[in-house]
Amino acid sequence: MTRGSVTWLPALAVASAHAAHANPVAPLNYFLHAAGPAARPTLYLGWVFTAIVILVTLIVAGLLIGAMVRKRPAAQPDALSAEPGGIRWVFIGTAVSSVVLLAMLTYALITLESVASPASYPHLTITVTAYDWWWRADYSGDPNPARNFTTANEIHIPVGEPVKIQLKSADVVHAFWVPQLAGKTEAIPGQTNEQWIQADGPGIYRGQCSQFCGAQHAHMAFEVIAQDAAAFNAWRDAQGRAASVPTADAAVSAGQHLFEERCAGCHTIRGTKATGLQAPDLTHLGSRRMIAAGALSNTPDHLLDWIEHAQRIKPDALMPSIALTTREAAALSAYLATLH
Ligand code: HEC
Ligand SMILES: [Cu+2]
Repeated sequence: MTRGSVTWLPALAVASAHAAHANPVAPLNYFLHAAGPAARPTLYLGWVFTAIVILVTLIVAGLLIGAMVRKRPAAQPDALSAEPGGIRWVFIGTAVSSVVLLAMLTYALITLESVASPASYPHLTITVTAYDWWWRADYSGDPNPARNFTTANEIHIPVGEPVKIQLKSADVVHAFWVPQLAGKTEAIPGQTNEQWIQADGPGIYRGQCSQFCGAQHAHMAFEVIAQDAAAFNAWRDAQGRAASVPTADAAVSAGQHLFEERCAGCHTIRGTKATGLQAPDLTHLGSRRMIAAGALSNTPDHLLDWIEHAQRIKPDALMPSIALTTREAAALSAYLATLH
């Protein structure tokens, strides 16, 4: 059994090396794969600690079973007298544990130091603000103001370079965690925490709030999409533009009107009268893969379902379910479909 747990480690390493583009939501994926230099050292740390923990469990279980099956001499079954020599094992056990624990502590500290800061200074900083129960992402720092903007729940980064994440919270304590790209960092109200992420290759890396923050904590996911430089720049240019709404279309205009009446108090659509600041920016809603912080994939049906039944899909979410007539729903759908 002990042999099995030793061969297990290299087997994991091989599995991870061969699955660079594994399904991002496969169970325990985060335990098997790292996709960047901020995550890899802690992944290995996790493997080594898990192996040690399993080994210790097996040894302790073995000793316990051994003690239970070992029989006293039949002559005096109730004897209470001490068996000489046993104390040696206490010393040996304490010494071995201390050495192993000290080695683990040293390894953990070295690992933390190695992921504390990236090899080169990050050119891109994204400010991520956690809200009950979604994520706002602010791109800033570009000399061209059109490339600085706010979006939500989907963070794009260029591959192969470190990206600084400035973490804030708008309400309670949350934690930002993209397991394949870096360890967890708390998002604390009134404080700005920092971490960095980096992706070796293009891909979609799922992130999740990992600090219990209320009813919809489990539905507070996001995605980090790593792209090559050209694709990332094209995305950034597109996201910076205001919404361009075809005003000639009657259904679209009716939808926009409805949106400004019922939704604009919370949501922003840049270039329109909707300037609400307490909910996701919807200027380029159509460009996102998921809606409601990973709760649903972004399809026209899911959008309507979300708008009419937000409270059923995410009970207690800070968006009300909004009743719409068939005509209103069609108009709103037509309008939202122009936000790409
Ligand atoms: C009281 C404020 C409020 C109003 C009014 C409101 N919303 Fe929302 N909306 C929110 C919040 C908060 C979220 C994020 C909820 C979450 O994911 O937990 C949200 C999320 C969304 C999303 C998902 C965005 C994403 O990227 O995940 C869409 C789409 C949306 N709302 C559309 C609408 C439309 C259309 C209306 C009007 C018919 C509307 N909302 C009215 C607060 C509001
Ligand atoms: Cu949270």
